[in-house]
Amino acid sequence: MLDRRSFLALSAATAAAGGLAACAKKSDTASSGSSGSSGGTITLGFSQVGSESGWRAANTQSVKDAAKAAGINLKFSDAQQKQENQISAIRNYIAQKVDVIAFSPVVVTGWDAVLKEAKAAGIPVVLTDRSVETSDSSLYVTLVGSDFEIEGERAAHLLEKVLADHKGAVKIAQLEGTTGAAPAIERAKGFKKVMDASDPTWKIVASQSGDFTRAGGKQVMAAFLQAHSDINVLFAHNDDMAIGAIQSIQAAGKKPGTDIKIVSIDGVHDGFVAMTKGQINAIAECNPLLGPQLMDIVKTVHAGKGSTLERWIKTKEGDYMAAQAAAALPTRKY
Ligand code: GYE
Repeated sequence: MLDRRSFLALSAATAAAGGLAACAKKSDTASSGSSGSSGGTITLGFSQVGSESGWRAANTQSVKDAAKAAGINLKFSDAQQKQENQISAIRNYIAQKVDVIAFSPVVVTGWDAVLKEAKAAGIPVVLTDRSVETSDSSLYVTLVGSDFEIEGERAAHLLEKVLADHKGAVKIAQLEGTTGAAPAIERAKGFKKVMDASDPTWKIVASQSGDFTRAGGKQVMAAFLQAHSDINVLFAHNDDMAIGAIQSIQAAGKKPGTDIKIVSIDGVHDGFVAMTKGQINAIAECNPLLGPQLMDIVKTVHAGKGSTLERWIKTKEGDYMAAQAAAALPTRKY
């Protein structure tokens, strides 16, 4: 695996190469496959998961801004968290003969057929944010995104800090992300791994999907509180579900961050605001600003140099306790 500095150096070099290729005639970039774009501009078809969270809004903005800055012609579609919409968006991009397809797969399974269609059409595919499960590694060039299992582990370590002075049983409610999505599967796995190893008194007493949305978090947390009045910790797979859950915790007459300790993942603006109010105790950051890296990758792939890229280009992120939130808030970029 390249370290970040080497990757950045490689990106700079390949971005320059991509820039040259973009100015060259189409026949000079034959290894990138067929192309519907003209005038040397790279056309990128991007299928976004949806608009489910603050993270997603920041990610979409980053992709659009970076495409503009890189002079890449972006075709963008929002799949509203539905796999069938993503599959038809990808089929449309194939029919339009875009140069490169990128997408953030809503769930991990069920992509082989459409990815084979892209391969047969000679259109390279780049995954962003979320991974897929496939037996054929030639179906995509690379994945740019976070290590969600590590994020789950980081969230559990943050909870250890939050509970440093806590005595007695730890009854955890878990709000899971979209069922079958890589971040939901892997964050749960990483959290449980640390939990099982570190403290036998921690128990997950309720766990269900809130689909990464505020409405989902609010609704599922209300049901959790009815069934388990003794919950004293919430682990939410993203900030938006934690923010929704805070409303249900207050409606149940409890104080979020105090009666029920809350740890979540993402680090969006509203998550930081909730930390400054002491309602969320800690957040493991997940960086959505993938646009610039994605555009470098697209240029590299279009220049026929996709094989020089790592299979998984990971993002860098930090951990925050509530006490750090007020100082960090003004410099947050999303
Ligand atoms: O954490 C969540 C979003 O895939 C990392 O999706 C992403 C997750 C993010 O809806 O807020």
